[in-house]
Amino acid sequence: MELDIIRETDKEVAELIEKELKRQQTTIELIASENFTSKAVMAACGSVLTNKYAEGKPYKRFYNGCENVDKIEELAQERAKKLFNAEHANVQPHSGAQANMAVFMYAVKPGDTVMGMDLSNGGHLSHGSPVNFSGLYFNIVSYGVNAQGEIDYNNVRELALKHKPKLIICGASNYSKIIDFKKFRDIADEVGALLLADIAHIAALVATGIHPSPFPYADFVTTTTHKTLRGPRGGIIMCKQEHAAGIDKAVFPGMQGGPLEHIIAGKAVALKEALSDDFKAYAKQVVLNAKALANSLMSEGLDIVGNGTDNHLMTLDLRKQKKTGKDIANILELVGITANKNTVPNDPQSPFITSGVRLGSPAVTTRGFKEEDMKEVGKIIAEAVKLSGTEDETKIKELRARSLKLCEKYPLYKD
Ligand code: DSN
Repeated sequence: MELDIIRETDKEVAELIEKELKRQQTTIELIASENFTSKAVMAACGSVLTNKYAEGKPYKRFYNGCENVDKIEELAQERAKKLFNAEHANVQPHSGAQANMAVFMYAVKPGDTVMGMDLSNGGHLSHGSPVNFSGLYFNIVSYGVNAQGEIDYNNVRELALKHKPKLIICGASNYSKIIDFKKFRDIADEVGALLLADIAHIAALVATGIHPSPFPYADFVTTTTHKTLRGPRGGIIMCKQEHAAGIDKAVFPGMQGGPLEHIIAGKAVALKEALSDDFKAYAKQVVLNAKALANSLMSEGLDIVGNGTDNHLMTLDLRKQKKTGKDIANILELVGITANKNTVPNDPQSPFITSGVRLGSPAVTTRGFKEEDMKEVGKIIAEAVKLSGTEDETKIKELRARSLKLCEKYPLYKD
């Protein structure tokens, strides 16, 4: 229906969207940061709200005609606060990186020392990567993980005592263990630092109590809304009331102009969905599915960083097989599985090649996959790893047929 409307105006774009829909329907999505939103979320994002300017906060805008978007944004704020038990929520950040940027703007000044997890150890670009604003304008001290793929809290404490950061960031883009937010709080208190917990990846697990909450330990909690949380692409900042006015000012006018009220409506719908019992069941299944995939891969003789997972993701360590993440992610694509190459701790390869592949369960869980399906996915991946370098077209076709069979078992966006 929507495609027909687009096609009337723009055939080229309509065709490409149609192809993308087909790609999503016919491949197994294991990118740990992706998901499939409900049609209601997509409809809200594609609504007339895209026409509205609304700089400012609900009921305190710089433009008139905001009576409806005020209520929508307020709903999103209230639902975020309820879901995460937060004192304050700003739902305007366009992305997780911009949410983090706003916290930097409020909490530190250029040149101040900030501690965050190293990108190649599982952190995020905006936690201090030298190629990101965070690394360019701040004095970054990075911590990493030990050989078991776990944060070494003693090392984090030693670094904090030595460098006295003003802000400590915890939370990651590729970390499969439970994060001990209290330990981070204790370290932050010892050195007088503020604490930012970036829960972009584990948001759904935190919202449903499967992963411990960063509240009351963190001063600021940022998240994206499109990963495990299954909403539209965007960000949210939550914080203690004492920081609310400063954070709001950092988002607007500090970082952004007009908020994307259509996306905020999508966030409101997704947050309502996330407050449901169905969502709790989904979040529980996300972890069961990730564990089932990790077990399947390990029983096929493959290595997983940290020997398993406590959340929704894991990293396949291909060093034993002498294969690269780049090659394996590419052969997985050929057999109908989408994932991304990723560094493993102390990776001898560059970030463009890598020795690992990150795998996640949120999107396939939304689709309906259960443990037995994840077992089969693990077997397909193991076969693909063996095949890599052989260019055996027949075997690749066989594996593609097996992945397609799983996709057909769980139709996506069909009705
Ligand atoms: N790019 C995201 C991810 O894949 O984890 C982080 O922003």
